[in-house]
Amino acid sequence: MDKPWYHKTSIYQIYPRSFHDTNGDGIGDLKGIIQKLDYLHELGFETLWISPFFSSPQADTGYDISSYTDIAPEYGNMEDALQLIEGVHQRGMKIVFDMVMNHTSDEHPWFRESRSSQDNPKANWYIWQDKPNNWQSMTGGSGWHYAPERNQYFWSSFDWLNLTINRDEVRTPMQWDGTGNAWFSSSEQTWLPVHKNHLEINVEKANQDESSLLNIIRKLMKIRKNETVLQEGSLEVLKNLPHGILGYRRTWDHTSLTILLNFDGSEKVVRTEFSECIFAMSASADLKEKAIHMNGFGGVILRA
Ligand SMILES: [Ca+2]
Repeated sequence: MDKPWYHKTSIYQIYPRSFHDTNGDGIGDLKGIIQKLDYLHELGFETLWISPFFSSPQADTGYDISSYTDIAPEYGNMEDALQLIEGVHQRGMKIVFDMVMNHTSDEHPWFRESRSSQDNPKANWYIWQDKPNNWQSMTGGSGWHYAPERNQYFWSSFDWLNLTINRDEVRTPMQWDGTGNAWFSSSEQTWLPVHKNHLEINVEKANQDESSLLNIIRKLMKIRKNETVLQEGSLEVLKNLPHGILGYRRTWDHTSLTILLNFDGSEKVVRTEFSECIFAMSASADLKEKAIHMNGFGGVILRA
């Protein structure tokens, strides 16, 4: 069975605003992604997933889109986008744009029209009610907002993030090295502050450390590329494992690999049949005893 590419590809997601700034305005941009394409390709990923970089008032940091066919100027222009696509394809990779088309910014022309009156042609393109109910937005608080033009309330699942940005160790700028602004930007003022742990935690340091998560990912990507079973195989979740262990078996064309992951902080022992351990992280496999010893948060890939 040949699955479509998007069922079996490996994906690296990029939040453009935090990835790499090339013009010194403190905001990551499309040219920044282009500059890092060799790095991304060398990591072994096959597809890049780019979080929204379309026109937006940036109330929800780019997910509130005012035009799906324009690019927010702080990220670049159409020429940059075309260069990015070309650069990705030149390296034999694929690119996916994150199009969140089930919602728009309140500045999108469709919403402006919908909001203008109860009998305009797009009146029902959004969710409107005469009175708010108890629905909460994903970001907390009521998701209903009053619009005097219609004397009605409209629904917003992802509410305006005019909350105080504190928005956020997940989206802080990428830490490329231990210099001033982690080599993310030449600007003193980055859109979110660079985390102070960039002196210790950064790509340059992780590259030099064999046991870093970055190098573990590199190894896993190589194994994945060489083992069709990890791309095409069926998946069976294993039962009766010690508490805290997630285990599953991938099978394809007479090949079978078992993956065991310790989500617990304490050491665990799993007894199972296997012929070879092809990957171990904080774990060891005893073929004679048919036993896998896993330290806290360790993992293994075993050949049947
Ligand atoms: Ca920039």
